[in-house]
Amino acid sequence: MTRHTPHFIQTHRSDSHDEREDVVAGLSRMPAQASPKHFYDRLGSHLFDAITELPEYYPTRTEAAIFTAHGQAMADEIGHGSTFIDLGAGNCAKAARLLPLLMPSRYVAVDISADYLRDALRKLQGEHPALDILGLGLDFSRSPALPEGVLSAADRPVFFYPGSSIGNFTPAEASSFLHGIRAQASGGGLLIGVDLVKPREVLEAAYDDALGVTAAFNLNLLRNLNRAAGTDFDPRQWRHLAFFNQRESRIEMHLEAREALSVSWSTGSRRFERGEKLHTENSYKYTVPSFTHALERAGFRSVKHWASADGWFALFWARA
Ligand code: AVI
Repeated sequence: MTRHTPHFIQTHRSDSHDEREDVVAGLSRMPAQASPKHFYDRLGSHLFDAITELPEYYPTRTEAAIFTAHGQAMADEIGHGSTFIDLGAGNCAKAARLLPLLMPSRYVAVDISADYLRDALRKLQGEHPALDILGLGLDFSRSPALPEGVLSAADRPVFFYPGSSIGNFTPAEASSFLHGIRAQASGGGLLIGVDLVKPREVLEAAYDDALGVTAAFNLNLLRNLNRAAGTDFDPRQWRHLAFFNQRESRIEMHLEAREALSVSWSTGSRRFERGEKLHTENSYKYTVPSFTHALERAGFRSVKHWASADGWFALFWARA
């Protein structure tokens, strides 16, 4: 048996000047906006992990239950010997559960957080010594294009995008993301987790839990903006807000000013009136027909899905 060691390519280096400009541009808008990518420093990643353990946050455990019930059926559809490309792999836990069923010939794990990924891949390689593993430290949120040379004609690419992360894109961004994946997945396909529309009370509780973990996750973004852009936000002056916008079919998260205040940075400042909001995240909820349609519009075919018994979450498999 050939014993492999994980290879690693790091392409993402954030440019701190561009980052500052982006933050300031968002703060200067009416209403103010910040990119949800600023949730995820080390503390933010831990807070997100804690969210996934909350009784109110159903997506993670519902998706896991679908894998348990239907993992074998998914593997039967997908087939063995693929190149399995895990987008936003994180600690690689979701893929690790599927590897014994899918038996891919290569595993390509992609994540913006390169150090976290490197550690996870070392551990995974220990458990799968014969698997050819490649780690890619890159930010694929703007474009899902893999660096040239990662895929060859010998690969049958199967992209994996679980956790309903697609919900954090606008419909236009989701559409270009799906087109981008389809263009690279010839002969393979996409396995993707999608959160579905459900009663408002269930949705709103999932994003405004009783312990206030999601509130802390949202407020932590202010500390990250201070670090990234030199702003002087005081989280104590802000309140977490989450509600379902039915017309747009999305949960919106905002931070609302508890009092009139002003935020400064090296080249300017912005005043917020009491009750004025900073929009921090959208989490779109689909229906089975609306997401099937989105996949088909992006050029995928033979779309299949496995939904949870309560109809709250679904995994879709679409051939490219
Ligand atoms: C990462 N993403 C799919 C989560 C979601 O449900 O939209 C982020 C999140 N925001 C608040 N809670 C969880």
